[in-house]
Amino acid sequence: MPHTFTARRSAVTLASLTASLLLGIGLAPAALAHNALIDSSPKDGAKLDKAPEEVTLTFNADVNDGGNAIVVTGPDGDTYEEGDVRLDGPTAATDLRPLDAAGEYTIAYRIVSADGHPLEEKLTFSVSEEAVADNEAAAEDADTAAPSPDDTAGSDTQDGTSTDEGEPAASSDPMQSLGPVGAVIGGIAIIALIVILIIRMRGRQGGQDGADS
Ligand SMILES: [Cu+2]
Repeated sequence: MPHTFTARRSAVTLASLTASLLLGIGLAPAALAHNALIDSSPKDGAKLDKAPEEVTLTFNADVNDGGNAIVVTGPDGDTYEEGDVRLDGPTAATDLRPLDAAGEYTIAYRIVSADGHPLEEKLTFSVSEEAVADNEAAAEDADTAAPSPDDTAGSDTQDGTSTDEGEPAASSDPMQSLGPVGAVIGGIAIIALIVILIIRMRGRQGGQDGADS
């Protein structure tokens, strides 16, 4: 049965082709000339005592129009970007509404490289309690009508204000968003394993009439 032997060989070829294709996709960003981030404001990992009012990302090549996004998520889980992404040659920027929570913010961006490929990355920065105190007070003023301005100035009340925020929202569980993707990948892996096992068994049966020697 020479055709089972052929099927086995072509399956092996297919498997190695698939493997190298997957590897190629994984290695491609390093090998090709995608845009690279060369500067940002705020800088990655910055600890700020003054809340930024915009985010600017600077790349080594022009950013193409279409499908660009910058999402700034606060420690409270709220998003703070405001308006459209502004492009100016190699820079992409977005305005921020007033940051009103102390702690770490994530800048997640997706931009279109000069070569047309998308680029996705995340940066973080954090702001101190002082940086957001005024905005925090302003946000509270917006909720509760016109308290006295003296309330915003007290420095010893700042430590207390962060405790009544409640626990961080557990709604954005990253495992939940990865769940379906993981299930699909797992399913493909199991199917591939079964196919390989079947082909091996058939190859072994066919090999009894001399194909193994
Ligand atoms: Cu590219």
